[in-house]
Amino acid sequence: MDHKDRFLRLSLSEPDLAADHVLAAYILSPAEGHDFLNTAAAFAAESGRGTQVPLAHEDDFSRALDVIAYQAEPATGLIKLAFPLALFDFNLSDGKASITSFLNLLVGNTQGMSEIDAVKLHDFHLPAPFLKAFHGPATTIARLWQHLGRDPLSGGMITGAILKPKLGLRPEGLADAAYQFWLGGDLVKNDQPQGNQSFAPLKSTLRRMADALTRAQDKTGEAKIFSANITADSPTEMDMRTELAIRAFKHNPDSLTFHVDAYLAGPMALPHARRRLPKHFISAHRAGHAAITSARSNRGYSAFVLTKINRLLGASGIHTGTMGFGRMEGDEADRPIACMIAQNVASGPYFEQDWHGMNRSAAIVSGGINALRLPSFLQNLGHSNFILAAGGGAFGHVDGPQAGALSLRQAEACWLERADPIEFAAEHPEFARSFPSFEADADIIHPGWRRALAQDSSNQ
Ligand code: CAP
Repeated sequence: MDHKDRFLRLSLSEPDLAADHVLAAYILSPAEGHDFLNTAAAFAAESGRGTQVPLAHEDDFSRALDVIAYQAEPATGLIKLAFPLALFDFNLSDGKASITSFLNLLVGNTQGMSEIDAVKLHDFHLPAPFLKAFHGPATTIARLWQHLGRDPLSGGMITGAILKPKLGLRPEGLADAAYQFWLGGDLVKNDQPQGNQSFAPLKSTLRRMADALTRAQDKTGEAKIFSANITADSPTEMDMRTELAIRAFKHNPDSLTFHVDAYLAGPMALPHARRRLPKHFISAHRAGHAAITSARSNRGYSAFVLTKINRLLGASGIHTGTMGFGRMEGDEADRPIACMIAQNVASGPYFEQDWHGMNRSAAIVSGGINALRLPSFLQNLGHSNFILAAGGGAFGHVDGPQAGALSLRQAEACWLERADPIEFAAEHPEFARSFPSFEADADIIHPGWRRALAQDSSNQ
């Protein structure tokens, strides 16, 4: 069977295909001894037909559903495939597009083809009818800003923290850490493995957490938010955890949001939560994603693709990384990942995606961010309309979680005022104390800080 004749059609035009195909851009390198164009054609054949052998019973209808490689550049390794929409599976229950079918076609068995050394999905484009067959987020960050009494169009950074240590605290300890943080901040989020451990049973933890939130609201006169982890290994278990959280927060329902470990729990978890919670704010965590999305990996799919999928599946908030300003992998060029989820027409590495009014997702920024690192992160991003979920950066402050929360709020203010951090520290004690809290960062970002801050305090 000559794959090139049938599956490689470089004369087809992308704009013509875009209306009724899913388009996908890969970087592919053939295994040794395999020609690039032949491999591209075999990859397309395998993507649609699931086999490369001739099939006597194929008819004109099935041939019209071929996946076609319409671009193939040996010099760069770029291959673009067009998947006819009819190939995709739709749910019996609600007619929505199935993410498992989508992933199966775009990054299924083709990942293991022996004639391919490496192939990674970097971008995809969905036409309007298919995009609208995904739920998208039920609600947006505007709901959280409204709850916090802020401008619903541009309410600024939601100062949040991920509870640390991630495991080991009993219910009282978790609730107390959250309370302390809420005295200075807005949102507390379960760390992703926090569930129903023997030393912190979920029911008791949630009850104490809800009580801590009420006390923090009473004390500060401000609304607070909790993000409950409902990740589990079955939909039934997720529903039970969801129910428990709803019951525990029955006096403060608008303070409750949810989060799902959307990568490790598998692609079914987020759509399940979105169906179960059609009005709530759900966040997508992505622990483990680097196993396939890392820039050092040349298989799987990129962080851009994962993030785009999470918006489609209904995450109102999505972990988008720190673009090299935190402690996880990433660099400044990751900025389009955070921009793409918050725009209606967004440029990706290979395609421009019109989201046709689908609700926007907010970036959740986490991973090594503290008050000292925040201003440069904000400078690269260009705005502060996101949810901060610092862990060590909040709970690692030498004066405790409340001071940690205040230091992060002050760091945003420092950037908004375009102030010099050292001068700003003179007027903002919690921010100033983030220097000794995160000494190693202070030495790199502000060498000479010890002398400058000592002078400031002697001048007072
Ligand atoms: C952050 C964190 C977050 C990751 C998420 C952690 O803790 O709780 O899960 O950073 O990364 O365990 O690493 P710190 P990303 O704030 O103490 O670093 O947002 O890139 O998916």
